[in-house]
Amino acid sequence: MPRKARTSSEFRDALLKHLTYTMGKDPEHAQFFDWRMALSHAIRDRMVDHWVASTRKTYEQDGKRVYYLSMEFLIGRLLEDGIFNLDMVEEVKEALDHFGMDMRTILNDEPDAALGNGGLGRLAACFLDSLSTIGCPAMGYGIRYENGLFKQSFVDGRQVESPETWLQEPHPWEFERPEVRFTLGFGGDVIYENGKTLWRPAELIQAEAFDTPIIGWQGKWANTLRLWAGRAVDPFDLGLFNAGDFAAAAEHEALARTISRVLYPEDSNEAGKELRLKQEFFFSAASIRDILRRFDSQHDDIRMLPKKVAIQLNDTHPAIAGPEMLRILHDERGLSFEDALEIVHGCMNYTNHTLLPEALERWDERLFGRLLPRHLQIIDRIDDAHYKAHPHRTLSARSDGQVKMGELSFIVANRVNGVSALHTDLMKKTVFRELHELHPDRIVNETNGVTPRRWLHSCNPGLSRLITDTIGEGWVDDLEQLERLEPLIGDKAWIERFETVKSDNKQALASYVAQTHGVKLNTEAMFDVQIKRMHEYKRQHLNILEAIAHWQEIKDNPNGDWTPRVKIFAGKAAQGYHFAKDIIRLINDVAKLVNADAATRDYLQVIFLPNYNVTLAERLIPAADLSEQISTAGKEASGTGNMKFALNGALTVGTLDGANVEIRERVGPENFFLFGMLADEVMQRRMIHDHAQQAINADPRLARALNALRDGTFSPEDPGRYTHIADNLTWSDYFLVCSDFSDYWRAQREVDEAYRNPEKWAEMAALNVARSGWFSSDRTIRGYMCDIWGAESLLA
Ligand code: F58
Repeated sequence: MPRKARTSSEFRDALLKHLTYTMGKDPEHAQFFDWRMALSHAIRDRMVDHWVASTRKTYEQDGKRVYYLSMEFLIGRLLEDGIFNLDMVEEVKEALDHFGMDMRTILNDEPDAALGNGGLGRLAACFLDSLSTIGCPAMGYGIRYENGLFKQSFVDGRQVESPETWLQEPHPWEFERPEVRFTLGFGGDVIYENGKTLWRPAELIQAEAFDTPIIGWQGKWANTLRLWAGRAVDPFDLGLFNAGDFAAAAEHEALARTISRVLYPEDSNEAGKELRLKQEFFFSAASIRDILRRFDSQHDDIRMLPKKVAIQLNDTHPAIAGPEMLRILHDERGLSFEDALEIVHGCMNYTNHTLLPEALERWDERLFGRLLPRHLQIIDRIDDAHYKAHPHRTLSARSDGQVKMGELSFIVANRVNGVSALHTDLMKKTVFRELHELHPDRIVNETNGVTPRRWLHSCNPGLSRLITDTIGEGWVDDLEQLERLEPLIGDKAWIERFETVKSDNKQALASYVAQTHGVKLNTEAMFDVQIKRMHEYKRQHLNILEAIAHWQEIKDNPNGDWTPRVKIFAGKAAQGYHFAKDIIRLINDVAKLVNADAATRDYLQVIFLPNYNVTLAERLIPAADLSEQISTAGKEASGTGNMKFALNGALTVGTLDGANVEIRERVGPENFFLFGMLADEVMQRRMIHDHAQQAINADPRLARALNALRDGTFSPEDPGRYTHIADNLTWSDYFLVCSDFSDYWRAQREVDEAYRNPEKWAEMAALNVARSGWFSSDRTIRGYMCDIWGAESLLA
């Protein structure tokens, strides 16, 4: 019997077995949910063998382990990812066919695990995939949020948030580990006893581990994502219950659970802030204990820790891990403070993801001291030690009544990294200028990357097939092999196949949009896509202003020879970020008017798709012609969406910001539509007090578009609705939308021109694919392993 046929019947049996014995269902009556669960369990079984083998090998080899601490892991759906990584697509399809089930329908039944906000969380998920693919012994540590990032819907064009409930159904990928629990504390006092300083917390809570196997490409290696859930130490007060106070009896449990209830709760009030800090300590402290416990199980000499353990802090959210580890080593295990600090310093590294001052974490020292009194003292000692070594400076983690998590992380870390060349350079010159002068070797750059398994192979099967037919399958875990496509780009037949893939992807997106939103997109038009969190620095308002000006110009001359475009937006605004929410509403209002305009709708359509998440990104990116990466230069640390688009054959219109700089260098300036001021020009421009008015006076198109915001064109029922946006752009415009508008307009007309030559466009797009291999997160992880962690692959 041929091998495939045998395995396929084996798999069919496995599926049926899980449907029957795990789900307790007869195939006759099973729902999609039952089939999805049965399939997930059958796939998970295949992962577990690899997982156990990898764990065993990690213990045997006793090499250095990497621990990636992150408040967020935006992992999305796992079933399809697992099937692709195990190379089981055909087998699964056959088995499901046999039972009359459609694979796509089953895959679409899975909720999207949105345990993150945006780029930072998605980067962590890509890193997990690459760590496993490379075979680096590693573990991700985070929080098992019961409710991930909120669901977004629109009511009259306005964003409305509702809770995300991915855990309402059982999550088949995780293994609960009731035996792995740590008791952690908050508040209380610091006492001095027999020459020792000890923390006696007032409030106790338990962290319970849930493990998810993370399988690498072709199942050669699997690591673990360990997420912590909050549990009460004493879940149920029988005394209170017997006394009839049922609510109070269950209160402990409810309070303990809130800690892992929601991702990044609103922190505009004191209670929200406190919860966030508690979440940070909760998962950092549990992870540190787990790391030390594992180390202790194999070693006696704690001084060996930096040789065996590398800890990566994904931004400052887990920064408290440093002081907590110091507390354990010094207070509990009796090492001298200096020795303990040296050990901690040898293990910890910190990645910075933003230069925006408002995004740098700082805690009021009173709140901090109330929750973590001993850690505040330890931070003072870290500052003292740093001052002793560098007495001429006064830089400290605690100053001006605040605990500054960026400074703390920098001082404690062995290596500090930025996430693109430009960002790293700016870190050295701005936020960390003085600390960098003291520690000139500490900052390194590791430009972000994305996993080609999810962001090409599985989300774009058409392009994946074309590439594999052309150069073989090696590119999936060696993405720079895409270079080998370049010679084909002059080949007419190949380019036609490439064009067909894109147009099929656009059709697929259009049918999805038609089905789910009832809007019919013109698939002949250029698909121009901006998808990311809503933020002023990302300048979705620049994009929509240009669309308004473009619409006005088409209306002036409806018989002109216009290049048709569909402008697609998606992205969530933070619940309390009112300006960003107003931009969403504006885009929706513009869409309403423009899409209904018979004179222009053949040339311009606008749509804002609700509830942007990993799954929607997987649909949109393969279908994009144009990628909008238009942040104010110096503000976007790197971007990773920009890489996904280029890899899937979209051309970029963008500023010289973040990793756009490196994308442009690699794909070639002739295959990238550049516009806008450079980072240092941005700083200069801000010195001009009336920069926005000057720009408006010099560009009648911009003035007219802003007037349309003021005169109620897009909100006739409420004409003043967008005046404040126009006012903000005219009188303040911190992100320089007006100053970059004219050049953006120019670049967009170049884009129009280029799109009118489909063959040339396809060549440029294909060159973007062929030259994007460097943006694999495998390359990024190899960089961390070599420059930061000193870790090695355990794959032979
Ligand atoms: C992002 N940061 C950067 N932060 O903005 C982006 O340029 C970069 O590519 C990406 O990190 C990965 O390095 C980011 O996503 C957050 O989501 C914060 C999380 C904590 C709350 C505030 C937002």
